[in-house]
Amino acid sequence: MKTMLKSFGQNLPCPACGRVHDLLYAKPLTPLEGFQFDEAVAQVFPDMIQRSVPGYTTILHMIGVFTRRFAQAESRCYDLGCSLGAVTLSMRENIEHGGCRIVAVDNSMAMVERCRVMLERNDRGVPVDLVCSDIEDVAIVDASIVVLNFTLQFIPLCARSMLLSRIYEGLRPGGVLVLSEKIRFHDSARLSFQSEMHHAFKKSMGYSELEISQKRAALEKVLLPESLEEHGERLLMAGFRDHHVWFQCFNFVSLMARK
Ligand code: GEK
Repeated sequence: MKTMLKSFGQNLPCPACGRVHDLLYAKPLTPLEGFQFDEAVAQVFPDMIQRSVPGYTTILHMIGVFTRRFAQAESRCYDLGCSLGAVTLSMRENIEHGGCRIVAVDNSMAMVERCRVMLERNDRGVPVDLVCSDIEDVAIVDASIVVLNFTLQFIPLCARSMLLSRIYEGLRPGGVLVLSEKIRFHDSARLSFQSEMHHAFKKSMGYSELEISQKRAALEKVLLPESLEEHGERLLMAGFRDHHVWFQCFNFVSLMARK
């Protein structure tokens, strides 16, 4: 057990779960650079997102449930900002119709290279087009389900409406968008409660005060959260006939919008 913990702490995969422990912000960093989805982040990403986003596993599971319900025959299913392909894998497990393709897109080469390995390890028949590109440059065509799982928050604010309009246009009638985001609150009491609880969640997952504060500072100009109201208005403006919050834990939500 001692050896196992030691290896895990030295950025080697945990022999039990195969994950590399996230220690990226464990030591004081000067200067502290803006967060990037580079090789160092890609290496620890499964551990990082699991310990940072409350409900991440539940959301992945439910994306599988949505895929089973909403994926249409001969259509495309999009995973935009796919990182290491967790959403793609969940969708691929649950596509029951013939003739579907998954299009998985990320603009980080480090993520895409690792994602390719993950997908080859878990080959399940439904073809996946893995694309290294900015999602702003990817055509959305003949889609039945599009997933933005914690990706829109990294897109420049001025580009978000155009992206959602293109997603709406690319969806078939009856198609759906799953949009998961970290959100902000206009009301200061709600903001401080939800932020405090997210902080407590990260501590419960083993992050130190130093790790939490350095990561927060690194993300400050990179992850730009919006309120639920702002997301709702944009979805309506893009044309979606309705949207529902189907998941919320503290300042993390997931919405389903229908065409
Ligand atoms: C998951 N969905 O595991 N174009 C393409 N990719 C982008 C862009 C862009 N403009 N901006 C950021 N990304 C995944 C988690 S992580 C969320 C998504 C997080 C990519 C970026 O490279 C990263 O892989 C992903 O979006 C965001 O369910 O780390 O909080």
